[in-house]
Amino acid sequence: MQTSELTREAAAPGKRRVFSGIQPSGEVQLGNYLGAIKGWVERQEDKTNFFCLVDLHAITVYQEPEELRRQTRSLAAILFAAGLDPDKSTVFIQSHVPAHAEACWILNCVTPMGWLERMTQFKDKSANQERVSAGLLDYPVLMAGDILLYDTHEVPVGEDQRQHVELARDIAERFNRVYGETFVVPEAVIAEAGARVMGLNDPTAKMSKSFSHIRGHAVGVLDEPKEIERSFKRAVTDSGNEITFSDDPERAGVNNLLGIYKVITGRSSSQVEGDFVDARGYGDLKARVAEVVIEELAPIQKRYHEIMDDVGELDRLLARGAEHAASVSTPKMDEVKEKVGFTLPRS
Ligand code: ATP
Ligand code: LTN
Repeated sequence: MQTSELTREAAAPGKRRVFSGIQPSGEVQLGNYLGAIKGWVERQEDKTNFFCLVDLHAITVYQEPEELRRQTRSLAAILFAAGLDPDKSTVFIQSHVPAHAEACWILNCVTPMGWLERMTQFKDKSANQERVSAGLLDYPVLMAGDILLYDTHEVPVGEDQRQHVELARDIAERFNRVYGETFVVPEAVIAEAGARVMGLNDPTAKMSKSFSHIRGHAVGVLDEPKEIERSFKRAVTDSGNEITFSDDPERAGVNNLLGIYKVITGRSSSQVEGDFVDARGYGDLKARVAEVVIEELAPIQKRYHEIMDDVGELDRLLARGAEHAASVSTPKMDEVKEKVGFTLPRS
């Protein structure tokens, strides 16, 4: 498809525009898949979709350079293997499109520091760290730029990103007030099931890529079946034997396992509880949850390896994605520059 045609398509009236991002900052874990990627794949029809591998965000905490490069490619392969279709979704790497860093700078200048210091993710990630980069504080402004550059309506994310999307809304509204109507004010789309998958070793903390190296914490999307079984077998539960959904923090482990089963099978809460009335204790529950997870991930893993066998094609898809993303965000950036009073270079 020609770029101009793609640009028109992106601006198609009536089509909802979707933008989301994921960091190439570690091995993709089950929470990323269930809270974000699975929903992106299922909802990609009839919308204009942009999915961004946010490497600029990833380096807000140090990443070993070779590992970052490897993980970026691997993440792209996982996204395509999970079912993102390059003809329906623009998948691209953030640093390939300079408008993202540029938007961040301009939006920085309308964002009060206090808004950033209040972000819970910043407080969590900076706690107990000797040195905190300015990038970590600025992280949500870069994210706001990502979203606003594409006139995004919907931002499908896990629960942990709700506050950042709210901030993007506040920044858009403030910019529009100061410089005139420029940005669409986006909305977070957070699925009820899967929005917060908890760590298997500690069901009170969200499963996170950055803790993938901690034994028993996460299930990797690329983990072997045996490893997945082992991770679930070790999952922390309680000393009871009741297999029902519950808000009781004491029973968070069982609740998490049932939640994982629910989002994968697409069954209702009462159907899920019904599925386990005959279960012989938590051991049985863990084995059955592991089984549905293994089944869900098997075809993705198979496609992943096929894609990684031809990285040339993968790189071509990413280049095509970046070209399309730039064809939408560069004119938007020009509009922003114009609004704030910059002179545009003559072409
Ligand atoms: P990091 O540990 O590096 O912060 P992360 O595992 O939190 O990484 P991100 O790349 O920050 O992953 O997030 C990608 C998407 O996955 C986001 O939409 C985020 O909300 C979602 N997500 C991350 N962890 C979970 C989880 N445990 N449950 C549900 N969704 C999640
Ligand atoms: N901060 C997000 C990743 C991200 C993102 C975005 C998500 C960066 N830019 C734009 C949605 C829209 C996270 O998942 N940790």
